[in-house]
Amino acid sequence: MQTVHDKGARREIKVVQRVLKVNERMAEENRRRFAEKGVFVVNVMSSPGSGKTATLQKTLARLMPEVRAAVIVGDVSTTHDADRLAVTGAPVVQVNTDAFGGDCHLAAHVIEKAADDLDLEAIELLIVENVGNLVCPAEFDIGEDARVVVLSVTEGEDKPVKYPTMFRTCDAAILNKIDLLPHLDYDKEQAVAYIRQVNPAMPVFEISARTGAGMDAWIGWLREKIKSKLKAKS
Ligand SMILES: Nc1nc2c(ncn2[C@@H]2O[C@H](COP(=O)(O)OP(=O)(O)OP(=O)(O)O)[C@@H](O)[C@H]2O)c(=O)[nH]1
Ligand SMILES: [Mg+2]
Repeated sequence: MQTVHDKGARREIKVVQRVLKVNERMAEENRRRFAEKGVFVVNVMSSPGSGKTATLQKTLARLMPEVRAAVIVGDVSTTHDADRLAVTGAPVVQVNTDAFGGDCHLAAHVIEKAADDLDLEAIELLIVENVGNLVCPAEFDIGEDARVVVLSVTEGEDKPVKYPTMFRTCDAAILNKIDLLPHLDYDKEQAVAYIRQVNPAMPVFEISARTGAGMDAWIGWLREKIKSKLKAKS
């Protein structure tokens, strides 16, 4: 139960609402800018360690060079993910949120600044690897065309119902690390049922970013999405 006890708490709620309103406006500006340049933007989110970077390494290896792609990657600290993703040959901009308070998400204005470091004319796909967190990134529109949540089989089946905003606002879910299933007591059908409970129409791609299993369906979905944006532009 949520009860507002004092003026301080009311003020805090108002401030949060104002931050989200400002973010919404900035996200719309980003969306206009990306549309003008014909860039499809996908926002990839998950809890820490679900395999966003590993999935994106495999995804970029499959799509490039026909699809010209770039990445913005958000972490509180380090350039580990940028280093891993740069190996694919894609231009990568690393954002460290430590520099502005250690935010647990990438906000629209951060994406706007990071995109300044990319040649948007030269790409048709911009992948954003958000900060590992199932709560905050779900609240912040960054001007993306599609939102994807990565969930791994080592996290337990119930994450979709525990963090419903993330799963409700995403267009697709990737169930990663299926190579580990033989070693776990993981009920995959239950996990998919929980996803469907929150978002009945959401496609779920079962993959292993380690072995590459199941990547075809995910890559096919992403290719279709990129194509439809390019078509809309021409
Ligand atoms: N067995 C197995 N391990 C995986 C798979 N995908 C990722 N991993 C491992 O899981 C760990 C975390 O993977 P990352 O790709 O760094 O996860 P992430 O979501 O990008 O993590 P953060 O950016 O820190 O939130 C690494 O040790 C990966 O090698 C997979 O499909 N199978
Ligand atoms: Mg990562």
